[in-house]
Amino acid sequence: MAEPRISSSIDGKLAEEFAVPSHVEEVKEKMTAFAAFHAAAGRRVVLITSGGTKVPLESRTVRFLDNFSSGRRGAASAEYFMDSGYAVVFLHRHRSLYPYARMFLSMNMLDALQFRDLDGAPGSSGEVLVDQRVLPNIGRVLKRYHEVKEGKLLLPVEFSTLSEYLHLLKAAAQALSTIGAKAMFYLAAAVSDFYIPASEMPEHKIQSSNGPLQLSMKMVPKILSPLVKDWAPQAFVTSFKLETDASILLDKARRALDTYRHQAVVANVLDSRRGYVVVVTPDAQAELLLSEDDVKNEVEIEERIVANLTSAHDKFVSEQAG
Ligand code: 9Z3
Repeated sequence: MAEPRISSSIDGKLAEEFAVPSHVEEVKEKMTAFAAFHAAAGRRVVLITSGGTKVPLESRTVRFLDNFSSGRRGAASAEYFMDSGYAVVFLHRHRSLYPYARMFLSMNMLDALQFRDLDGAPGSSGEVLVDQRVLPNIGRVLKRYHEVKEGKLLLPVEFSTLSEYLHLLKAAAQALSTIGAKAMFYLAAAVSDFYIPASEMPEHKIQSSNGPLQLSMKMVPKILSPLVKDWAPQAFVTSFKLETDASILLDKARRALDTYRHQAVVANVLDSRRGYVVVVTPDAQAELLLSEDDVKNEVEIEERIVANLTSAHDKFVSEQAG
């Protein structure tokens, strides 16, 4: 009997063990139309995943396991991709950092607003002014935000749980596969390796009166495999590899490339991720490092990562065409 293909067994597992979000078909249609619209205008499209996945421990969820990710890498990268002429599908964790808005989250918005009472009448809505000393660069950022909005360059899609992430990523991959090599995947989300299948999950809140909790979790199927082989076989795919032990990082990144045969792995260590990453490709390894001057000038490493990958994508597209 023929061996079942790994990727098709992942499709089956996805359908059986991970609840399908009710809006997945509607979102897939939107993403397909978005890709077609931008490809027709000569634009490339990148699907960015961003933020951490949540894995529930109970069906009526009180408790869950979370993966660490602020969403900054994904949100900042989205801005640089749009500056480089790409349209962006931004598949992100609900309430994680969002392009442009991310720059103003460290302050209380109310401190930047001043109220002027125009007529003194009780209940008057008066006039609200923005203090640009409290919100530096707000004018420049707002202008770009509205250009992006008018150009319909950004399509936000939200997930919270691992199940939502997996099904929406599959839908996105199939939607973007319609534009072939013009699509890029930039998988920066921090995705759980472990989960509890729906069939083994207790319905109600786990009771502490039953004593210490012992969890047994299954391995999450390696979604990169069907993405690269079946769902979007012509696209340019970049995954991220996160470790806390720098000594195993590059080896793991290279192994991921060998296993999935995609185009690039961005390798980073949790503590140094803002200033140093290595972009590993089948035949090269590029170290991207911010200098002290870069940091002083508020250069972000995402600008360098995006520059590196967009030029690799250029090459990839011309090789496919030629
Ligand atoms: C990353 O490595 C991202 O760079 C970070 C960004 C999550 C570290 P922030 O959102 O951080 O700016 O706070 N993402 C991938 C993490 C991941 O789960 N990778 C898996 C692995 O390393 C599978 S691809 O095994």
